[in-house]
Amino acid sequence: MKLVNDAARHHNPRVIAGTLTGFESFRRFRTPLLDPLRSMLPIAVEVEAVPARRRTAWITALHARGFLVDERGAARERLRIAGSLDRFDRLLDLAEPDTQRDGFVPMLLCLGEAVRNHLIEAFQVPHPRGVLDLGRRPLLVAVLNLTPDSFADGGRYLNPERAIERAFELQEQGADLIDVGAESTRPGAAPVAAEEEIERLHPVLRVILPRLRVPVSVDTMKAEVAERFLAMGAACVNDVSGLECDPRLAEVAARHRAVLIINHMRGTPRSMQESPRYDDVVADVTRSLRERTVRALAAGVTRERIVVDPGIGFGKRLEDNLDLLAHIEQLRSLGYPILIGCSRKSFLGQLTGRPVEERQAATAATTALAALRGVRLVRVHDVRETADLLKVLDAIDGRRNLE
Ligand code: HH2
Repeated sequence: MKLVNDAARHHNPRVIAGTLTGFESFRRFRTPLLDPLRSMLPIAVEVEAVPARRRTAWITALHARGFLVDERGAARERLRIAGSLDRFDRLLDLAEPDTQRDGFVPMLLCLGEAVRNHLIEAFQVPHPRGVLDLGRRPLLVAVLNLTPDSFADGGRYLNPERAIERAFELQEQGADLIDVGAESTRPGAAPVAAEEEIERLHPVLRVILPRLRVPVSVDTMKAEVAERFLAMGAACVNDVSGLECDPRLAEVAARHRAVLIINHMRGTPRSMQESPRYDDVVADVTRSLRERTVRALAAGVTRERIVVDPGIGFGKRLEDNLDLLAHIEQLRSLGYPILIGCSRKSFLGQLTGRPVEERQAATAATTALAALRGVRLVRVHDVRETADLLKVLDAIDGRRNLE
């Protein structure tokens, strides 16, 4: 008996179109020839809070339509539904008269929307001074803190002249957006009054807002501070409290047609690290961000101006931060561009044993991972290094479309 396959000597078979489990890589194929393959891609979606009295009927209906269904959670209240992309695309055709009752159709609508959102590749985010083009390469959001106590750059840019110089330097290094803050949100930080925040920001923003080429974001939780600097030309408000601290903030952002970054945080910076606990951190953060985006929309912020952020380090343990990063692509089902800020944060110190000023490589690992998983904005202190990282990733990634 011949043990060696003769063909193996002559041929070098390669799987060139990814594997069926490699859904992310499959999505990149755009040629008409390969497009039909997309319809075969397996995809899994989880539906939360399925009422017990409807569960059996829904599972039967989904099975009959060719989906695999798993029950999850202590009370089996979550359904994990798997099928081909093609099936999810045609979900509503599958809603036949026998399933019109029981909330089945609204559930299908939700499912279809989540899948469609997940597949969004690019966003155009309008702001008062132009448009943020969030395509293949993530945008680089540079951190500039005018505080005495920020964990990474506290005290360095308290002098307005140094801060102004730094803003231009960040622009030259490749920042796409400069996020200027005057209140530290590091765990345990003391709150700063609105007047004090304005006093720190004003001498710097007054100079840079009319002169910078790139747009500026104001990192504040207060409507009064946002109002003041949006009126002077800032393009974006970055609210780390995710509309928890000052409910008027969304309305102010809406009136100025500004971009609103909604960050997830539990509690306040002072209290957030006091024994945080989540049942399922990815599901909890996604649910909470969804609620906050609904609040923003109700206040008049338009859909295309919202950015969401899971709030790495904001009321999260090491394992929560890692879980969020490991499953970051799940947030894509919300349908908004995702921003992450891992730069030099303490969980990277926990993992590497390095002090704040030596966490650039650890930060770079999170940036690369995020970029490859569809995160559209990365907030960092080390702009020059991150710009290089993104350039190289983009060049390599671009080759994948040439196969
Ligand atoms: N992290 C910090 C501050 N603002 N905003 C968003 N959207 N996401 C983040 O992860 C985020 C943020 C904390 O970093 P830093 O500004 O360097 O420190 P401090 O809060 O001490 O000023």
